[in-house]
Amino acid sequence: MQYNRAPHSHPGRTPGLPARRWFWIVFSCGAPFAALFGLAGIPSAPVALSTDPAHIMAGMMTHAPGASSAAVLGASPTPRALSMAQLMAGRVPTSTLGFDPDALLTDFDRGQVTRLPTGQIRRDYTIVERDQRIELAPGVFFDAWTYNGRIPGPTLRATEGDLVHVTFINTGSAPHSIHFHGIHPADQDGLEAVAPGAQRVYEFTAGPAGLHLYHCHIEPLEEHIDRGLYGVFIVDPRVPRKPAQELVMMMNAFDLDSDGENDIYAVNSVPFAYYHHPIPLTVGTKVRIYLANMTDLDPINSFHLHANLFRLFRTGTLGQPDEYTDTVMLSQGERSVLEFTYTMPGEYMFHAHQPEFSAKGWMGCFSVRAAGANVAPTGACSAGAMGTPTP
Ligand SMILES: [Cu+2]
Repeated sequence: MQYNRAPHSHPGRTPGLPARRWFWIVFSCGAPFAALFGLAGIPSAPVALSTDPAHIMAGMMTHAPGASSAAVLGASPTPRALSMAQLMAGRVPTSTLGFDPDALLTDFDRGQVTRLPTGQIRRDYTIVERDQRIELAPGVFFDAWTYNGRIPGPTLRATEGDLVHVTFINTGSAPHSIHFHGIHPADQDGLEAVAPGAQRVYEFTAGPAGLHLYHCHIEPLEEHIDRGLYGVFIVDPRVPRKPAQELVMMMNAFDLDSDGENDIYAVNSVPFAYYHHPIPLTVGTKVRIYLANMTDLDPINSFHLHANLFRLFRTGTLGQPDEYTDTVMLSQGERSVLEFTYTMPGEYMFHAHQPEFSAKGWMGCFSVRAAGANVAPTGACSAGAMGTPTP
């Protein structure tokens, strides 16, 4: 199926979907969640998002003006009718997708490093904007704009006080820019458009230490962000943080038909990416997640960790944790550093605490193994991580 984005129009938000309530009942009652997920890839699976007639009707009734009449008539499913089974049918091969969601977790771009005569470290980065169609789930396409061929863009990393030198090349069809969060001069703030085929340099001293962002800042801003032009910018403190297994998670979403309602939710863009490939952790090893939210169209997104709590450092700018909790919600542009350690092996789920978001792709699990254990990859999250089915 192919969804071509129409010019943005944002009709009023639709009423709550019956599917949300259905999912929540299953989810919160500890009913056979495993059975629900275990049906991935089976087209006839009785998943809630596409089989509830009232839900499909709601999708038809609220479909955006100008959208494909074929979709409304049912010749192909509307994005609103994308089923959980479709989104969970498997991961698109990296060679087709163009990037590897597993690699995005730990792929830090520290730039090309040189030392200036003053002793300051200079880091040179290159970011290329491209227009490209990406297949987020098998058969589900999205006309994206990307930085360096991936969503989110490369995770730029520097140390406080380094000279950051970014060459931005716009190979796309529309004007774009890069606006960095953090402290820098006004003329490096990324509000000026870089025309198609043009390029420019952004240069500033990295700071303050913390978890920052960058994104395109050209109007209409929501389209430039919705299409994928954003990334994580980590500024490490001069005194390094303590060693940990570090992971980057960008909470994001995709409105496939421009009707003002997100159709897919994820971390690092691919629905159920870390359901299909649980993230391996080790008992006793500290984990540090750089968590950011660039979800548009919904006022908040959230992260919930199962069977554990984390220390929360808002924006990662201060040395002391702000909270000790198991759930955090972030509005668009907000980010936090999360630190935790598992003390027992097993599979532990993590997901948005909004059931609709989980059902549309934003969930996964950690596979926690004993130190030194030689355990083969388990494939998709096991039933045990999803809750024990009740008789
Ligand atoms: Cu842009």
